[in-house]
Amino acid sequence: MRMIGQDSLKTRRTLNVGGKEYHYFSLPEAAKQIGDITRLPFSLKVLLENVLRFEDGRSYTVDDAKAIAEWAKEGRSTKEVPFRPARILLQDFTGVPAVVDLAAMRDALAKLGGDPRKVNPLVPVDLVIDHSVMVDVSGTADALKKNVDIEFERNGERYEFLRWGQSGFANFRVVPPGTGICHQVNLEYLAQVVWTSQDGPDSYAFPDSCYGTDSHTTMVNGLGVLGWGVGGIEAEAAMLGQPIAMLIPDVIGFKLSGRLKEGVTATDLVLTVTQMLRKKGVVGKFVEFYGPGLADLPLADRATIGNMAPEYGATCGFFPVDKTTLDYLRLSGRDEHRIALAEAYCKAQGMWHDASTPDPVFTDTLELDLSTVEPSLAGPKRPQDRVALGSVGASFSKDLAAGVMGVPGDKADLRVPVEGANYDLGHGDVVIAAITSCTNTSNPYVLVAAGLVAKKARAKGLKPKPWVKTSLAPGSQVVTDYLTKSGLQADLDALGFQTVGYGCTTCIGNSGPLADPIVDAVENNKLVVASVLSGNRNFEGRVHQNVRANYLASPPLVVAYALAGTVKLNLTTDPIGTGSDGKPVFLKDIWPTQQEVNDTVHAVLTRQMFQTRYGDVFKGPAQWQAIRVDADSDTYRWNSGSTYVQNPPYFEGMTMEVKPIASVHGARVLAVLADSITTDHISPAGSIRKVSPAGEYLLEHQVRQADFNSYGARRGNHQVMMRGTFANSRIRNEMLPGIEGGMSKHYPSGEQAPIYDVAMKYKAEGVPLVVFGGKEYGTGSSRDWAAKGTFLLGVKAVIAESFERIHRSNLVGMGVLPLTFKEGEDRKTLGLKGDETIDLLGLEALKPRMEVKMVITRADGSKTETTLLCRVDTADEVEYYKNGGILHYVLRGMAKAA
Ligand code: MIC
Ligand code: SF4
Repeated sequence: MRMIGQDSLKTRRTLNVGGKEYHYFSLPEAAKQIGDITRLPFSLKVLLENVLRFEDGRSYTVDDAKAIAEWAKEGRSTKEVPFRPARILLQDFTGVPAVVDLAAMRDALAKLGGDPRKVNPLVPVDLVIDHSVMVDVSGTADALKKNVDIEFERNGERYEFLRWGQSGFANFRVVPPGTGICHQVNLEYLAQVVWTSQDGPDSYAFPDSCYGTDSHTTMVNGLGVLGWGVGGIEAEAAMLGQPIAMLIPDVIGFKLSGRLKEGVTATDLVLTVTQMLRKKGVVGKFVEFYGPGLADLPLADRATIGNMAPEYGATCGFFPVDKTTLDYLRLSGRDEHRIALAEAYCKAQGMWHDASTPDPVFTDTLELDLSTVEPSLAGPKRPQDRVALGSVGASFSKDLAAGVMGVPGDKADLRVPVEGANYDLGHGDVVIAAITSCTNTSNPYVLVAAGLVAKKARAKGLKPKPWVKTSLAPGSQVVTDYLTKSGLQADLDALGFQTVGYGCTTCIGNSGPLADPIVDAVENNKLVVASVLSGNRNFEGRVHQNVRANYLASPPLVVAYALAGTVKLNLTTDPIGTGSDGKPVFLKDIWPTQQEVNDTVHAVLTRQMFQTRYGDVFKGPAQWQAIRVDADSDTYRWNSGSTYVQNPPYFEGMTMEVKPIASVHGARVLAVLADSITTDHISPAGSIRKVSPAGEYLLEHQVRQADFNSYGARRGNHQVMMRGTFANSRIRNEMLPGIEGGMSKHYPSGEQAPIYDVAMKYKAEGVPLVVFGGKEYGTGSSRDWAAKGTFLLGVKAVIAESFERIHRSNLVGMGVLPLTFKEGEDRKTLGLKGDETIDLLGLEALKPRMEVKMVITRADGSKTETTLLCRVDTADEVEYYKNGGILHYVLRGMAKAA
């Protein structure tokens, strides 16, 4: 398949860089024909180049290019354009199910009469194994080795499967476990800013861009690489060459001015940006940063801000390419020729930013003076709930008293003894302090700051409180190199922050176990204990099931809270502990100056470190190399005995016939849910409880509880995942007031049972289901299991006040209808209790964003009629839905082409 279009506008030009010629599709040339684009946001220029390059008069047209140019007139558009990224990034939690789907598609295509080998990525795909490592062992010198050993033992079947994928698919590379977090590996190594490809004898240069099956793919926008998270199914479609249509998005300009104050970190900045943008409402929009503040903002800080786009709700948070970008490419060991190409290309295309660049036109703007940012945490359960450092204690106590953390705070000062220990435990005590997560471990400034806090605390004789589980999980091995070289790793080690693994760990809920006596004290007394982590997310039930209050903070504050041992103190005024001289020590006594941080980073971080570490990045540890690969088969030999990898049922009985869409009659309600239901609520990724449908399934299949692993690691097995859908221990179904956990009621029997059991009962009766939700339904990750699980439970539609971008498109991609209430109506105004039956009418003539009639029949037989907005947004999405989902659509297309 040719990757270049027909160039109707004749914009193909040649660029000579260091004696090598590259073709490219010139934006300035296009502008002569489609209108001025000088002040188009940089992010939209990437979309425009994509149209020029693939323009074929069918999927990509000259009108699409014109529509993007038109955008600059009003700063908005109602038109759709297609987009195909340069490459795809996967991690293992989403990557295993994606490869499972591809393997299942090979089987299905063979059955439809096609050639299974056609199911093959057409663009480069990189899968980084980072999400699986757990903090089983911490606070010891051998923690890393032990955790890696356990990781390989637990995940052998999955890793074997991925190695089959590595040898079975073209364009598919796997970065082995123990290397780092996918986004950091992308930032430090995979991303190129300007990508190149060979089409016949010709070399083409074009902007690097990527889709990732992880929501934080947005980190790479800090490097001027446009990218965002999509569900696995969408990524699979993109891999197979399917352009994804999108409305030309609104672009919100975020103006930065000034400089951060002394003592304020990039984490404080990103938590402030997140709070501001959530308040503004940027779901489905691009954010682009501009203004004089860019000049002084290190690339690491840009990456941190880009990373948290899913937390502020935007599709991405883009920074244009400038001198800082090139300096980072050089520091991180990229090839000099590529750096020269990036500069020449961006300059030729009007994609280069410097002080003389005019501000782009934006849909809307907001502004932040960096000098106003203050030290901050965010919590106790949402990343956008920023709390100033000085107010954390007071805000925790207020939330506790208000019952915000699920437990009434009538005994706020309760302290209980811990068996076998010489301390007691109370509300607000920090039991987990974790330096973790892509957001922060990609930023040497905040990691060095953490090391310096550890160094100063150590010098004063401070130690973490004994009830705190401390850990450090760098997002790449380079972190270890610079921390070791600076001597700061030794200080971190002395405080219990030994390296536990290179991966997501606590941030994804792989926090590992807490000591049994602590768990007993928490469970028996309903204690609201806390975690402080440098992570992206603190959604309910995510970090650890016994920890209800979870605060996001910078790595140096994580160290500080480990020393304090509680979130109830005011660290700006209360002493953090007592020094070995018996005197109180305050946070300001152990906090480094920005100069100290900068000097250390600049003294220790070198280009050579990156080049050495990434020199053989695909090799992996001995355990990885030892995995046996069954490479001689085009289709995967499924092992029916595996509890990790199973052939999924999506394509069972599939034929070439596309059935007409039918309306939904007599659906029952599976759940009525509140606002901000996250994908962690819908499809938890962390530990699997023994007493749960998934736990029971595993026990029945001879898996001991110790080997349950996590839901995330079991995503290659739909049997586990269906049972885990809505199984978050903190989810509350309003059909059962006062009850926490994934329960539902079957009607008309009125029986109460886990959601999976109720869904299966309805399935046996042939009754379709719906789910009701509130605002921002599906907040959080790109995990398409939140949609796959919903589909496999028999849910035909999710009806909410609003949807987050990725989950909405995942639902459509699985053939589940996302519908929104009309303005002024919601589950409460409609009085929904869960015992009603629901009809959804008029679906036969489905059109993007049409109105759908809903008839609610109540238990007493009375009826209410209203209309809903259908959030199938584009014409392509209607096609996906008609076909029963995006993968069916793509497969039928492939079989037809055979
Ligand atoms: C997350 O941060 O929530 C995750 C775990 O990285 C997810 C992906 C997943 O569920 O595998 C994400 O960000 O998309
Ligand atoms: Fe991993 Fe956390 Fe980053 Fe997600 S946000 S990729 S879980 S470190």
